[in-house]
Amino acid sequence: MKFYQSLILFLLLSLTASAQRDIQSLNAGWKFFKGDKAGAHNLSYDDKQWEKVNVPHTWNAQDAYQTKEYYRGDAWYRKTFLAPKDMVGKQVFIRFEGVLLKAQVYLNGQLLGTHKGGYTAFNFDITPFLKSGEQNVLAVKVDNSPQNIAPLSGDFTLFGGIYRDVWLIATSKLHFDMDNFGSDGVFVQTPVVSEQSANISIKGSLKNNQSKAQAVKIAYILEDAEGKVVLHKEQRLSVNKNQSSPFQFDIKEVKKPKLWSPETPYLYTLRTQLIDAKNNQKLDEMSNPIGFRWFRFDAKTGFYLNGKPYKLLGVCRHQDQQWTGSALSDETHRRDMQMIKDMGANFIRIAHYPQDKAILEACDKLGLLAWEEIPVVDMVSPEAEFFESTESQLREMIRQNYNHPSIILWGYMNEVLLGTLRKVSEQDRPKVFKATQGLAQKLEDIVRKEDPYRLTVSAQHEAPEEYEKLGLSSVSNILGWNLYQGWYGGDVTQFGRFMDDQHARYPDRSHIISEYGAGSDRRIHSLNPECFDFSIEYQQEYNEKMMQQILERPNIAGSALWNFIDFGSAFREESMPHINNKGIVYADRTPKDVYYYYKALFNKKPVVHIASRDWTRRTGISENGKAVIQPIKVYSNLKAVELFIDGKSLGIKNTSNCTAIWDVPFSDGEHILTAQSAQKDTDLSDALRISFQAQPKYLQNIDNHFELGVNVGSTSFFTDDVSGFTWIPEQAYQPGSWGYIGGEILRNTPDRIGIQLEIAGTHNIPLYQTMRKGLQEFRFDVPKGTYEVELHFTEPGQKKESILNDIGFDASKTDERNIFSVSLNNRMILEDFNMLKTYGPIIAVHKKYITETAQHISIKFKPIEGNTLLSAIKLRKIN
Ligand code: GCB
Ligand code: CA
Repeated sequence: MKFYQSLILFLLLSLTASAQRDIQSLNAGWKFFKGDKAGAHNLSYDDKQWEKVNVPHTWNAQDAYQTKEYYRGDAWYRKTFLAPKDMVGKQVFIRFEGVLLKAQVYLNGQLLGTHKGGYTAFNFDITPFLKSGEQNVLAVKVDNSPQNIAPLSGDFTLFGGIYRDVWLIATSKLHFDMDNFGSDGVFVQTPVVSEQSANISIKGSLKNNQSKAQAVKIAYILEDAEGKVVLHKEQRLSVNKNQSSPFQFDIKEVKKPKLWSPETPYLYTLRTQLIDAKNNQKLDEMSNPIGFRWFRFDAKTGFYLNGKPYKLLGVCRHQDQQWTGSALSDETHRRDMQMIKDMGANFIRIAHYPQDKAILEACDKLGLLAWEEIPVVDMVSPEAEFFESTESQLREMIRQNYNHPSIILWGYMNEVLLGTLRKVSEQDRPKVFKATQGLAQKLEDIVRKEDPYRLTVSAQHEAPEEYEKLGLSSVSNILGWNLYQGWYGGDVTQFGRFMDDQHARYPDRSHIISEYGAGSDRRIHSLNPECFDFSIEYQQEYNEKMMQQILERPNIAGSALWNFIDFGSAFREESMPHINNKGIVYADRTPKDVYYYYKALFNKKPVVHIASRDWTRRTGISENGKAVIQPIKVYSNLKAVELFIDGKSLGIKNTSNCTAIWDVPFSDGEHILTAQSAQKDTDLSDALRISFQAQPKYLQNIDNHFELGVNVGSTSFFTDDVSGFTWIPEQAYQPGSWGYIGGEILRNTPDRIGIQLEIAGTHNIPLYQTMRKGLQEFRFDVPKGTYEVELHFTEPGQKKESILNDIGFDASKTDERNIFSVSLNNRMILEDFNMLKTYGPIIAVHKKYITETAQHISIKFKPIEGNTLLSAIKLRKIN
């Protein structure tokens, strides 16, 4: 051991015994009251009746998944805690990692301060009010009501509460500054990196809470991933009494640094130690990950990492999980990050707001390049309060997360004209436009000053002229595009043309696809997938086609699909109301098929996945007892895969775009599908059990087990996830068989099948959302017997006013009520059927009739006012 190495070792050992930061959570044992309570901040307030909760906590974990009227208002939290005696002589802070949306914090009846913004951390110095060795009472008034704090709006639920960790932190009287936008007070960057050498630049400030000046040393110790000390530097400073003083230091000689990248996320650790110069006592220490990497964007050829071309490919991630809301444990966050990494992503857009610190920690360690942003979504407010809190959210985000090597982009606006154009009156618009321009420039300037080493980005929706007109597209360094061709309208192939047009117009701009996505519902499957049917298969097709267009274009620097998870958006009324189901994993994090598509595409590790995983109860129409042919898709990055049904080979297929499709013959009963690598170097396989029900095409010979459910007005199969019963898509009537006569599929817009409204009184909402309008008859050519006939309807009701952000849905175009009559084999069963009057709109109405017939079942519909309608029909033979 060389002399200086032993010296360092000695120093390190001698320091470990000295004063450390004392950090402990304050998560357990809170009291909670939903609503305001006068005097609840007082020390002596009696909270015995309040609910006992632990933090992380949100009060919207249930209601926001059940109603758009989820509670947005005041609530109180109180916690009594014993401050350890040894905190005397220390500086003590309380740290909240996240409280949405506004927090007023009291200790022992004294107001410590107010924090605005639901996604960034904040600290208060509680030393003056703390009673060491005694019980202290912390009281926090939290408010998530709509107010002048970003986000003003957005397609996500604003879960109220103290929903991240709370910490009690005791430091020496002389410490790294805790009063700097919730940061650590130490800022580390690697301004110059190459394969030969790297510089580290450290800056920050020290806070001296003593009434005497003091001489200190700051030691900078760089350790490699194995903990070996690579460098040890020291700096001497003197700190004035009762004051904070800045420090700065540059390390210039890191030779041949091991580089950080998504493939090898090599991290060094930099320990920044504050040491009493007189007695060598360690007063404080911060340790930060160092990842040596450099990057740039090229408008024509995309992104470069460490000098090499590198396509950014990944996901956007929201932070909730159904029935838990935003109050997630760190393990939950880490699980998501691991899944994103395992999928092979190298990029994450942390949308639309800063997230738990576990997220960026995972980005550093797992190797995920990150875009982080503040929640300026849909629109801005010209009010000073909005500007101030937005600027401070931006400063907080940057200063709190500055030290993460994974971050490459800071974002500050998302679709900021979407809400402006839809919600702000024409009269107020010029003012809001001006405020938007002003704010964009202001935020851009702040980032440039705060962090010259990262780039800025903002995301626009598909209205380029509007942003262009206001000059908003050229404020940030990189332009993000949230594009939904093939979902909210148009065809998915329009995406590529749109981007080509943008590149032709603005050849010097760097573009990222900041969002693209399609919703899906595990209960909905289709052999003819179409836009907005929420089928699992449309989501597959859409993603396959989008990704190809993205990969074909080197000038698209990267993409982040929308969204990693099915997330809470309380006001949404799609197939799963209150959920935005564009996730590539379900809310419970079970992967959807597309997750495996990306995994196959992004990974070198072999993947074989039989797609339409959820579709295990299949139904099909069999002609004269013949097997029913249905396609089965396998996602794989192997060259060739072989598919088997019940051990019988269906042949080897080459994959293209990581997919291969077989026509599979299904007969009635249980089957096992096996997909097997056809390569010698791996024997990877996947299997899926499918229970198949073959329905006869012609009904003359049906037996007493016959039961046929039809999803009328839809091209999709729908499985009731409670009973397991599958409804099959409608078909036109053919003699001897069954089907509708007349009418058309109800469409919300030409591109969107069905209506997007929350139908009350049923869990089978998509069954009712799709319907046939104007039909004259539904007929089954069944033999003599006793039958149960079941009809399902809903009255779509009045045209709903378009609400902000429901870019996915406006309500039914039906302005009038619908009145019609229904007869069953010429017997009137529903006369002057007026659902609006009898039941009200948007509620599931179903009727069962028992009938005997000598030959067929014919249900006839006759309009009286508006249109005839039918959502689903079921026929069952009793005997
Ligand atoms: C967007 C928004 C995002 C929405 C998404 C959607 O463009 O930025 O917040 O959730 O579209 O699903 O409509
Ligand atoms: Ca239907």
